[in-house]
Amino acid sequence: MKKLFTVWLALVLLAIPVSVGADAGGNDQSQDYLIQFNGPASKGLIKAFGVDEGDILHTYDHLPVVHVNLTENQARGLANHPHITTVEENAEVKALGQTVPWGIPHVQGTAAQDAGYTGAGLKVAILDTGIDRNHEDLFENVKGGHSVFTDAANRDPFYDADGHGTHVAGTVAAVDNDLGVVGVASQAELYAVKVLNNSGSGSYAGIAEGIEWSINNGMDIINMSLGGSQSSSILKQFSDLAYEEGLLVVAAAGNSGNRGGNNDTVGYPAKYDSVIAVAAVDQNNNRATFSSTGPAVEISAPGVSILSTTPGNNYAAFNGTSMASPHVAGVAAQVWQAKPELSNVELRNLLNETAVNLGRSNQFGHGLVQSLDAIQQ
Ligand SMILES: [Ca+2]
Ligand SMILES: [Ca+2]
Repeated sequence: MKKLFTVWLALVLLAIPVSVGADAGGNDQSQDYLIQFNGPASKGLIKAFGVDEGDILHTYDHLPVVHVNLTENQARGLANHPHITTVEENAEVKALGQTVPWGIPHVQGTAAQDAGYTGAGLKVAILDTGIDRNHEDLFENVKGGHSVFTDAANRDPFYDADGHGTHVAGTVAAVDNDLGVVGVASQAELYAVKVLNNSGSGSYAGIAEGIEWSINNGMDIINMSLGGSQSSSILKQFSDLAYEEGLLVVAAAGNSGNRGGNNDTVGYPAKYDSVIAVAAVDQNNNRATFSSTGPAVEISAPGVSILSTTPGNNYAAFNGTSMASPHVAGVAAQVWQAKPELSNVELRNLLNETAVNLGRSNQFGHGLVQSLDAIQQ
């Protein structure tokens, strides 16, 4: 013990002149460091190197580590001290980084973003269970909304207890930043139109009201990751009206497909001529077995293991044509930004013409939607 103490003092005495010399040389800019002792942390040892009490920022409880402002020479001196195992600069910590879900490059969303097309200025109505507007990866893009419900639990379009709408919104336009995921059209404006309640259920009357709200509020694109098996002449008329008013109307084809893929199972509103019916594929461009089939299938997009935003700053991977439809809505926003002169009908034709043919049209429609190819056509 005595011997160790002597060594320690000797080193301190040796170190101090170095430190002073450095000060005289002008290299006295301090920076914060984390230093770890091989025994109990000692403020006295640190001060012996000429460090002021005020520069000792924090002493940790569970490890003999001290957060401290040091000059470079103080740091060097402490690093050479036998009671100190580590001296490291306090590095800036960044968020864990952003994951790009596989579907985004698969539809050339990433390539189109790199070319400058992020859907900026395009308004996309998400007719769904609402959008958690406080989500860290969405709030910059959520610009408004409306709920068709009047009861206390469901009247807030920015409250999404189900999570479906928040997930769909993230695929269209999660923000391109250092966290979470990124959407296809990372700067498109999202509007939360809550037509499905917190249990994920709604009615054709509510969807019709959501479509009417979208027309009245200047939306460019409507995404409906929803559907039913029963036709409704009122819903058809509202869908047709939106299309006639110049909106692009995109919907999930439905999840009523089977392994054979021969049935006619596309749901409503996707089945209407005025609405683009989107089928789901996996990473290998195989049709998801659940993806509805039939002559109304118009185009395909990723819909298996789709990572996106869920309420409460969470993220999750879901399957469904509900996940495919927002890929098409996002691509449409990118292409429309690039070609604002196109009508909705022209845009729709362009997306269909530039899709990659995947085979049977009853299963894949025109094939896999491609953003950059449409932009460059
Ligand atoms: Ca992000
Ligand atoms: Ca259709």
